[in-house]
Amino acid sequence: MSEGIVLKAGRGTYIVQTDTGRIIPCLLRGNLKKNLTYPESTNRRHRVEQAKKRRETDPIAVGDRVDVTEEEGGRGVIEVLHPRRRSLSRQSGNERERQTIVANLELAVVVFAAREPNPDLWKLDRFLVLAEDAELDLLIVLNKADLAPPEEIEAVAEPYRRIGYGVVAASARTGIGIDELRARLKGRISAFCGPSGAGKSSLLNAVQPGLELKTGDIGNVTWKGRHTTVSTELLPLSFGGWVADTPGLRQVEFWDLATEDVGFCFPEMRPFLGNCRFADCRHRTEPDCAIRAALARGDIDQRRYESYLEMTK
Ligand SMILES: Nc1nc2c(ncn2[C@@H]2O[C@H](COP(=O)(O)OP(=O)(O)OP(=O)(O)O)[C@@H](O)[C@H]2O)c(=O)[nH]1
Ligand SMILES: [Zn+2]
Repeated sequence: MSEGIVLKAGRGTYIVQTDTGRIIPCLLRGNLKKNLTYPESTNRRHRVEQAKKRRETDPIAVGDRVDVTEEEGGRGVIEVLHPRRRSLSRQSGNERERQTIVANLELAVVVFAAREPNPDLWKLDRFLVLAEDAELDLLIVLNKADLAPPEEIEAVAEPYRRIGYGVVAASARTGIGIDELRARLKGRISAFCGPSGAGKSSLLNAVQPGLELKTGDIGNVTWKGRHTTVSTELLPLSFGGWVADTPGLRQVEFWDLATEDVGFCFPEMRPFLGNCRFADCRHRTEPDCAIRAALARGDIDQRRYESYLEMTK
């Protein structure tokens, strides 16, 4: 038996990459298969039963760790599904089912251009908040570093570094920062997101030539991936690690986070939350607000605070 990771999943067939680097098409062993149901089931009664059981539409997701036995003809059978450390999931069409988009996704790489176009920091903050809400680790990449002087990039990066975020200045064109990016991607599952034109595809191609992201007009989605039906695929990196190509997650535009949760998605606010006089403080004009006190002391950046206000309007 060998251990591996699921790169692709669909209709009872899975592509597994073993830890020794072999790529094997696999089926499921019967005892795992009994949980396998298809979301497109046309039988209404069957669909209702599925919904009642609240089970997942497929027991195995892209990113899952599995044990496989290899059979003749280069095929394999998935025998064991390892417990997930995390999972990014969405409600499927039937609102009581949850479907895992990517299991064990760890890192969101948020890509913005340093120039052309100039970074829209309000938009950047929104990406960060949504990734925080999904409990992902975060890396900010300021791409097109060849177009901006280092001081300008540093001025953008500094407030984010103070919060504790990693920021890499990179250029897909000149290769600046690409080694550092590789080091951050190594050994784990990452997803790239950011506005159109920031250079996500170019960066991935610089990280590993030939690594292709699917493109497509997916429309607006959330980190939870609602409104998208495009399936995810893991692209293996030659130096170890995977990039989750989840086209629907590449451009997060849709806003779908409860106002009271937004504060927790600003890491610099977390230490002060719960210290305001009013439990339901909105950190605007209320007296004895711990967030505004932190702002006055300079512990919270004014512009980030304004982003918070904007998101909780
Ligand atoms: N000067 C410069 N241009 C870059 C760099 N990286 C990407 N570009 C250019 O920026 C444009 C957008 O790059 P893409 O890689 O297509 O951007 P993307 O983020 O994948 O865009 P979408 O596929 O629309 O989401 C292209 O014209 C690239 O040639 C860079 O480091 N420096
Ligand atoms: Zn407050």
